[in-house]
Amino acid sequence: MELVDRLLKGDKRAAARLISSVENEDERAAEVLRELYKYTGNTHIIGITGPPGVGKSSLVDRLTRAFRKKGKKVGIVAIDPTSRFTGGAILGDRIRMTELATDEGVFMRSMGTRGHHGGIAKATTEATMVLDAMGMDLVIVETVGAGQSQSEIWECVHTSILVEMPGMGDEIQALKAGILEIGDIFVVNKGDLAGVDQLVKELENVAEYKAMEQKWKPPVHVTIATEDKGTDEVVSSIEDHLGYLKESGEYQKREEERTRGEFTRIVQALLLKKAFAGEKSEKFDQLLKEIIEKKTDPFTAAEKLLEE
Ligand SMILES: Nc1nc2c(ncn2[C@@H]2O[C@H](COP(=O)(O)OP(=O)(O)OP(=O)(O)O)[C@@H](O)[C@H]2O)c(=O)[nH]1
Ligand SMILES: [Mg+2]
Repeated sequence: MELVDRLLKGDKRAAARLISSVENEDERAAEVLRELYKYTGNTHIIGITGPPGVGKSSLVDRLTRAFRKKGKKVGIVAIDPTSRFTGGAILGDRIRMTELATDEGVFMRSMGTRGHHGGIAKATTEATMVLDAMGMDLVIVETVGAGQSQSEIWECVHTSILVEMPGMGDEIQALKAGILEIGDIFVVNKGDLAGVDQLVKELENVAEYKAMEQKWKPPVHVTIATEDKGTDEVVSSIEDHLGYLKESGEYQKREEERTRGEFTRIVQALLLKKAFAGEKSEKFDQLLKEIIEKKTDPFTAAEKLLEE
């Protein structure tokens, strides 16, 4: 397949086209992904999350430049990257405006959160596969939010980075409840603002707590993304974490988890698609009517829909 050949050579336009077909759930996309799968598994997948406006995109931009200096190729997937509330710039715009746009070793893609059978995690997984197959050494996935709602995303990455900023008050309380299981690296960005020490202390407590359950103790870094301060320390921790994963055997375990998640999501999406395909969609409507009229219940109806 011509598109596949081009992609395997690292052609960014082929990658863009492929990810679009993935997003549109184009038949051809599935076919291409089948072809590509055997070329995946060589990339270090990094997730970056945190509340709106903390500086995730600014940090991704800095990290990307730092990795480029080391000769690494970087793919970026930004999910729902703008917040109407923070006025955070679209990562794509930021990158388009810089020399990274014409850099053959950088590929950036934004993805919406809606309209995917099987959810954003499935679309992310598939976009990551494309970037992996095209030869990116690292893929960075940016998502908004911290906590359990995003936990699906955590199954998709090897290294997760939680970004916070000082002066968020109650935020840290809400955070503690949700993030204990995520975050291999903690970053306090906007280190130029007041309240850094307090937040660092809180996160170090969380890190201590996590270190009781696992061998990896999440480092806590302070950065000022707008001034490129602290970037190299974060880069070092990312590399250290990959080293830790590989030495401890944790890498293999995460790969298995990732693959399990991947497979599960693909099965779910396929079932969903089948549930709505062709005459099923009529049957769906008919069953829906019966449920509304209390002639049947949704549990029985769901089984009926998926029979045969
Ligand atoms: N003072 C200060 N401002 C920063 C720093 N890093 C980023 N900003 C600013 O914070 C705002 C939001 O930055 P983004 O990088 O877009 O933040 P984000 O977390 O990606 O935002 P969303 O994707 O909308 O959630 C921008 O105006 C940045 O210039 C920093 O270290 N210090
Ligand atoms: Mg952003």
